[in-house]
Amino acid sequence: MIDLELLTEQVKGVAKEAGAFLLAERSHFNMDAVESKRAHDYVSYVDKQSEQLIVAHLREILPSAGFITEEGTAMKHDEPYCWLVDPLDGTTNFIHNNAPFCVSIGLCDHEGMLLGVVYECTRDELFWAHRDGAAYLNGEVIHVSDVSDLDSAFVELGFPYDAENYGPFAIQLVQRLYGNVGGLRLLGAAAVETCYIAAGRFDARIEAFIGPWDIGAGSIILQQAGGRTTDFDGEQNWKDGSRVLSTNGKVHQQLLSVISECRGALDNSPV
Ligand code: LIP
Repeated sequence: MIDLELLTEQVKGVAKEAGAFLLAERSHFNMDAVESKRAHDYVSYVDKQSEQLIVAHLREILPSAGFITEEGTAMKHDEPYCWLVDPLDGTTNFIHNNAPFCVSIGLCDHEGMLLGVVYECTRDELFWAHRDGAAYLNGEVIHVSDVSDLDSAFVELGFPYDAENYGPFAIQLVQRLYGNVGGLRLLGAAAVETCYIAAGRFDARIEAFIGPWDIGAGSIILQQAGGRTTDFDGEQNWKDGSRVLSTNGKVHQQLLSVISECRGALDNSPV
């Protein structure tokens, strides 16, 4: 039986060390180091070296765990536990010296998420939670907002790299929401944006075509703060990042209705 409290404390240290690496590299980062994995999907040595640092520590902390990592440093097989690692979430923000960008480390077993740690480097904000406890920001317990009226909701949108398949849906979503919610924001880092809902700074987030590493850690932090994550049908098929609605729980059903009005454009996409 693993000790979730001890593991979470250890992972917090790993996230902070990786975050310090990101900030150090940001201080002298050169755009010449940027590569493209596909159109507008950027990566650099910073993502890769951060992931190598994180994986090396996690292997020591829990040798019986596999990995799902954004940059493919390590893999999963049939281990009882699995780490979900985004070594630099908000890469495009990072390479342009923008915020937010963060480290995201989650752990799951065959039943679901066990713990999550997200460190947003530019504001020195460490979010964490495990399945048996509260959600925290820098040591303070956090809770989702009480906003229950969509017209007042502050909503984050994510625009994935696959503009061709996501674009028609994204445009319909903006047309349906813009002017009908409290505000719309596009911050470019799913992991920490999910934590912002947990902290009551936002009330909902909508995105598709992201990775399990983008959403794993944030989803349990949000859950332990009283929030909810589903796919676009209100079901639990979101863990691969393909369709993800994250909310404070109180505007969830209203946003599922909005998504269902727009999703024809998405359901016709081949992904
Ligand atoms: C990013 C996500 C963001 C999404 C971007 C990208 P990355 O992750 O956090 O929500 O809109 O397309 O996937 O690539 O910075 O780790």
